[in-house]
Amino acid sequence: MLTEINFDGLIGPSHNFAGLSPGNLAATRNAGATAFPRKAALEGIAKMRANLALGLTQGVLMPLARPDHVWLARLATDYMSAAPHLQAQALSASAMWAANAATVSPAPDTADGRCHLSPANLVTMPHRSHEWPGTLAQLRLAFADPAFIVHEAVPAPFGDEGAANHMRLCDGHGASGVEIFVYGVSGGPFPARQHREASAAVARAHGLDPARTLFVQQSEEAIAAGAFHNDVVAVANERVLFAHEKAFADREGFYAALRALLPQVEIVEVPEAEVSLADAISSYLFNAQLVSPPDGVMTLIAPEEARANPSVRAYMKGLIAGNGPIRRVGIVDVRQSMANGGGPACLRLRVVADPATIDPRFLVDAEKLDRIAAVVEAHWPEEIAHDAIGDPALIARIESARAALLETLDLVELTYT
Ligand code: SUG
Repeated sequence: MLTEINFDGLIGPSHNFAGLSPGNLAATRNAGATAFPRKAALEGIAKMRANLALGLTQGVLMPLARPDHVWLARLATDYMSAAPHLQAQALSASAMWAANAATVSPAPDTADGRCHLSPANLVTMPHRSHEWPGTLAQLRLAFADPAFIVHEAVPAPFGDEGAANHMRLCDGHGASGVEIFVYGVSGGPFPARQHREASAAVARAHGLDPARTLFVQQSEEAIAAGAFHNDVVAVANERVLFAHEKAFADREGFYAALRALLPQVEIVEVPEAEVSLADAISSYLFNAQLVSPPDGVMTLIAPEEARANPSVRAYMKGLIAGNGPIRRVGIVDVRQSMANGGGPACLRLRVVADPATIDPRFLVDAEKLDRIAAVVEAHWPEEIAHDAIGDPALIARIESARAALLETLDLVELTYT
């Protein structure tokens, strides 16, 4: 049976605030702050538990090997001799944001009836540009079954940031969908990370029907205001598109094209007058998991920051009081990830597949989450002050923490990736 599975990136032991992503306002604001990796990972695990409690199927992706010695060697250096900016780029725990791991086209959408995954090259930000080989290694393990095809990343210089710029609308997860690729052209002072050429390459590789695939430009205003990925201003689930009024360059044209392909689509658009773009971005209202639990009550799983913002809170109250398709709001606390610009939706990669076809080491239940939490409690550094990232003892701790996790989950073959 095809089901939507959320694969969360387990927040790695090297989680720190290095201010590495221009255009990501939270990450820039928190540059140099002390990070709390253990707390961060436990917050992520609590989010996974909340998904399980709703009856959703949950998966997990491992943190990557950090520091990335392979990458540093290609730069003809090693961690201890590298300049501080290279150390930070090599150490980043950014793979936690699994929405950037890959783009996924479920089997009902593809020409060969297999589920296609393409790891994102993330070339725009140096600290993320070396994630894809490790991600590819995991995807090849997790999705080794012939039900899947795992591609290589799109080559540079065409920037691809994965599912964060991809939405799928359909009648039900197992039905064939309309796939929407959102790309940026310019973002004022900030880079447009998703290039149309990369999206087009992914759509071709996945064997999508061009007649059921849309390429939509993200508004320059949204990127300039801090929406460095489309999933900061829009999210889709089944036949529902939930988006800010200012998310897209040509909203009328996009909505018309979408309605033509999927007449039953329900577009829930949030007007600027109710929630400003600035509030949407600082609260991450749209960086929510919009899910269909087995009880049939479509649920928006939003971060604490959304509840804390008065206009967003008022909007969410009205949303569930009305008779629209989103019937419930759940709140999760992922503040450590949020402080680096990663909300509930950034932390997960959605895959529609039969769970029986997935390597069970990448699926979790409550008992496995207890085991993972125990490893985190025992091994993850409690804090990382920014000026500590050159400390060899900290690096040894980070590496042994990941080794303990891989050992516990029987995934030691991932040690060097
Ligand atoms: O790529 N932050 C990530 C956040 C990614 C959020 N993902 C989605 N919207 N899907 C980024 O900007 C900050 C790391 C630092 O500065 O230490 C960072 O990489």
